[in-house]
Amino acid sequence: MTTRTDKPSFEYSGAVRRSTHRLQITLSLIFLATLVGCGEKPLEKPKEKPSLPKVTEANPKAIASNQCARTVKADVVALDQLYYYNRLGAFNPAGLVYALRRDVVHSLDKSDQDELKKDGDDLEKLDGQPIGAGGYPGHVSLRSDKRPRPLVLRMNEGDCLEIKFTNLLSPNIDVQEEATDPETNHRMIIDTEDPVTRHVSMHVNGLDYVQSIRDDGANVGNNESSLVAPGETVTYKWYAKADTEGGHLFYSMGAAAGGEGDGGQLGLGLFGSVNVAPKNARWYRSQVTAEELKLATKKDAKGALITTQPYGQPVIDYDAQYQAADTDKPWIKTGDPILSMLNKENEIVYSDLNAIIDIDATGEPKAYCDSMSEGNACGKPYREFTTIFHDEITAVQAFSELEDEASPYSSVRDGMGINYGAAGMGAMVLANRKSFELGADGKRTNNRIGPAADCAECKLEEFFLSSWANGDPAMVVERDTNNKVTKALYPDDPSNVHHSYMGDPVRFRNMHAGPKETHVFHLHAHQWLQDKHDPNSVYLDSQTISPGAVFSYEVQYGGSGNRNMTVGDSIFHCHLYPHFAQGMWELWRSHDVFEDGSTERNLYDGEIAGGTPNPAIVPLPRTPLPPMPTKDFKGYPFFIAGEQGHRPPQPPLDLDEADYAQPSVPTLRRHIVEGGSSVKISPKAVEEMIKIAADKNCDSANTKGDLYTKGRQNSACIAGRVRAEAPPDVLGLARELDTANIKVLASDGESSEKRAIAFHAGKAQAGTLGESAVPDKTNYNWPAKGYPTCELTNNGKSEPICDDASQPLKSVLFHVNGQ
Ligand SMILES: [Cu+2]
Repeated sequence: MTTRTDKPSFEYSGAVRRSTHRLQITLSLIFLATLVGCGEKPLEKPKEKPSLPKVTEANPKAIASNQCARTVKADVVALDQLYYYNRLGAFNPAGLVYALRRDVVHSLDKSDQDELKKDGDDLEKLDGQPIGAGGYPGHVSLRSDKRPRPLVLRMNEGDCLEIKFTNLLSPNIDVQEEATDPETNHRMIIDTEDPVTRHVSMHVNGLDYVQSIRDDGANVGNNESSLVAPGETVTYKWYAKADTEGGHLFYSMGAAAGGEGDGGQLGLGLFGSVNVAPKNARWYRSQVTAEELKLATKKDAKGALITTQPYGQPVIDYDAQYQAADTDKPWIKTGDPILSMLNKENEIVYSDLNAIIDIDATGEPKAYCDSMSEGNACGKPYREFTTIFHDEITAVQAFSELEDEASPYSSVRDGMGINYGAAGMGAMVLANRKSFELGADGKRTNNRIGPAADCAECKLEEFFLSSWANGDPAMVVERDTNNKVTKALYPDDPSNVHHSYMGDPVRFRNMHAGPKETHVFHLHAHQWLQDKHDPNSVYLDSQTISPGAVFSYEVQYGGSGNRNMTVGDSIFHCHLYPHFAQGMWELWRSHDVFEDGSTERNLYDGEIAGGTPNPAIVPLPRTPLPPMPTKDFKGYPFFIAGEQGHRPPQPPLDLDEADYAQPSVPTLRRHIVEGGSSVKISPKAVEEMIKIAADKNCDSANTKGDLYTKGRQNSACIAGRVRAEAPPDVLGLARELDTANIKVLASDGESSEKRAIAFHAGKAQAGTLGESAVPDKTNYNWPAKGYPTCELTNNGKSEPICDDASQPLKSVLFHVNGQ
């Protein structure tokens, strides 16, 4: 499955080869220091290249600048940036990323100090500070609160995008990194598979060049090279003509091949997207911190936050600006927008994966929308989710077992990513299994790794995909000097979860950066049309996507939660199971109450006592607001009777109650396992498995007995067959639940679940949620119920419109399923 170059890969010494999880984490911290600070070369300040030649007859593809309806600007740099794929510690030691210049800070080590002092620069003052217009190639990093993510730039149809692009990669060739194992003092060398060239570019698919062929960002044939050397700056200018709405993959053509999966620089992270929105669209941040949401909330004369009456949601000013510079956040200047992704000078200041795209009839006119099929959300503001697949990822794995390509474990390593995140099954299962290892005295050692360390019942699929057991996928955490996890990082973008409120229109921008495999994007509980412009188009929930391909999925029939108004998590993943198991999956979380990002809304976590961040979700304008959470109804996922670090229970009303009525049937009732112990499969059990598999009647439908007996027999057959056909190592991951502390749950739901069921049936008690729901129909003529609420208008410039039962035109209802 993996293609490696013939260069030796991880040249660990024997001692390091047996390295533990803890060592990997410690090493990665060393890399953080060494990668950004390899200051053997003199520090060079970036210099501007001479301006690009004007459009000439010889460049027929280039368009005249005066075609640009507007010119949007972006100041972009390329830099070396280590990034983590998930909380268990897989990381890319040779990461190369694009970032907005304003998100990049100086990262200088002591050896740089003398040199800088000679120039009159003061290291102490520079380190960690924004690079401004400068920056020393190889001595910069992302600011500490900005999660490394593929860069997403936005423009509207008709716009030109002018990118000032500076290469701030280290001029040194980091083909190999050296590090010291702090426990053994052994030196180790890791092959980063970094391409030899340090020239990079931005090459985009599907946009027109404005200036000349040098907007190509490539070095092809007889064309003049438009690659950029470390320290140099060029300007690329691209135009989005009509009907280019959607994602447009860009990547570096400095090294187009080589390394893991033959991906060149793209394989190390140098890719991103230009998302083109309809004409005249405005773009706002979709997920922010609690503090940012408060800053963007309107205030009264006394400075108190203004909320809707009587429902209590904050009234957002979408175009709010920072009123003062912030010494803790030196990249913020007075007048910078808080939510708007563009500042007054039409410069892109936020490059988030997710966005609110506010459109109106000038962007998608009524006649255009009327030509589409039933169930579309054309012309309405929408949430945009950018999901960039990338495979054959360069990753130092969290556990050495996953590195060994001869081992079956390596097929479940962190190998396939989305947006620089991966949630592979192998590390999660190994962390759990290692946590239950027994010492020489036969007792459980105190070896706790990860959030599911106490989960004796954690077996395979039903646990590796569960946020109850593992926390949200691809979360990145901070560790103290004892390697103890202290908190989840990046509260506005903590994990591979995209957030929306039920009923929000959603458009996915899904693309595959490559370099190698073809994948199948598959989304649960929601569908879209293959061609939204064709009323007779095919209804899809899966899309095959090859390297370089881009698709938009405009979710049909009500967007978030879809036709059934489903609350909670809908997984999307590559439908090829080996890729899924190697980490290529994310969650789309549809919320049923307002999320303000406060710590009271933190998600439960099996490892971090205070929980993990639940971002503030900015509501869409002109869209009914979800209710505020109450003490009795905290909203998803808090009403579920699960426990952090453990498998969640079956849903209420999911099991056949008829079975319960017969005491003779030994069926386990709805439950969770709160604790217990697990053991490795004994040699005796293995013998038994082989015997069962050898029985030719094993899989026959003739098994006698009740459901329980049949089920037991069938699973023994499957286990036996797998044992017989797979290498013996496979059993290394198998565990038997030995003892279990069971908490039986009410089949029809615990009290919090019953309240949620009542809420979604539109039967919440008056008083707990303001008012009861009223019978209504969705925009798609589907029976539903709606809770009276408000919606924010005109980007918050005027007062919210709230429900007024006496005026039919002012009926503002937050819809729930109502059944
Ligand atoms: Cu795949």
